[in-house]
Amino acid sequence: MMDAISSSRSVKTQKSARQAAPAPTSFPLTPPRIRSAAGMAEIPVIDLRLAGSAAEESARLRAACERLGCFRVTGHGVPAGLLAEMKAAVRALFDLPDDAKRRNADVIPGSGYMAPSPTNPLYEAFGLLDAAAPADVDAFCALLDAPPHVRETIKTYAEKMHDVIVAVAGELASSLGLVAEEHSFQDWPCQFRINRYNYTHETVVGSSGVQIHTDSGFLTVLQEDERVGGLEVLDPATGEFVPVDPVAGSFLVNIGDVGTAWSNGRLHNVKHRVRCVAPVPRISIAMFLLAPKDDGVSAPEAFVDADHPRRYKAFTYGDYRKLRLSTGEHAGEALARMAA
Ligand SMILES: O=C(O)CCC(=O)C(=O)O
Repeated sequence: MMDAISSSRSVKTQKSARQAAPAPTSFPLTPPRIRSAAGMAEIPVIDLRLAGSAAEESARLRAACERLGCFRVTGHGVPAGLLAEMKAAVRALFDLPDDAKRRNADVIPGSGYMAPSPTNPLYEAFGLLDAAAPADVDAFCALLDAPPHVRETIKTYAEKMHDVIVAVAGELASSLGLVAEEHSFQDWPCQFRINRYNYTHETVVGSSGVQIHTDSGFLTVLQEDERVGGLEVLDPATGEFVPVDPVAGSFLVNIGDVGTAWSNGRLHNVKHRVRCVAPVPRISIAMFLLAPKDDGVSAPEAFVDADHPRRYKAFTYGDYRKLRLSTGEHAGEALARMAA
């Protein structure tokens, strides 16, 4: 299991990844055309360019992850054109015949193609593990016989999104008081999940796209469907799901179960779900930063003291993922089984 998710990408420091980020980009994307009927959640917006230099922005980042477990990130430096090209590339993949899609087999349980199922009949997804490893990205494209321009797009996108996710995780760790030497996310394996919601004109608005879940890994960066919403997050303050509609030029970031365990319970693993808000197909692309390269999850000593005793025993991400699958506990409940 550990071998299967180990990254072969060459090591770059987080500092160099951040320095390599392109200058601030403007995002001429059109605003979403189809919005949720109910009021939108107030999702904090964090500018990645400021989070490393402005204490106030860093404190807002920490507060968002502790309270809600999600925020929007801007200032990420991924060109709008690449985001659009990636959407076009994955649309082409979803047009492949079923037998071709199934060549995207699991590397670890649940990491490959997911066909529509009785639980999520309107949902299908491709999976790519390790999205941080160029060789694995190549292998994914080769299995699906992706044409050269699609391969190029997916490779460039994977590299840029990896830089973003490593930078976001680094700023989050810094916001919790860790110094650079105490954290490095560069080698942590990443998974892509490329989601399509097969809504048609017959789909009833309000139908479930994806059931309530938390993400199993450390954190997720989500490129939403720029046209149509449908994602809802559970606000712990009210216990109610609130819609999160897309905002052009930003990504949504979610904290997952590993994030909660690694932070000794400080970061909130946000429950979320997707519902149909309009009977048109919807596509989103999630990049999950899963867990440390050696697969072991435990809170750094800096997060443990007499007032904050260790809340979770050390576990491996591979075992935790299997536990979620075998128990069917997909909404963070399995974490309670890891209590120290
Ligand atoms: O499609 C979305 O907006 C959310 C996708 C999601 O929750 C996931 O991939 O885990």
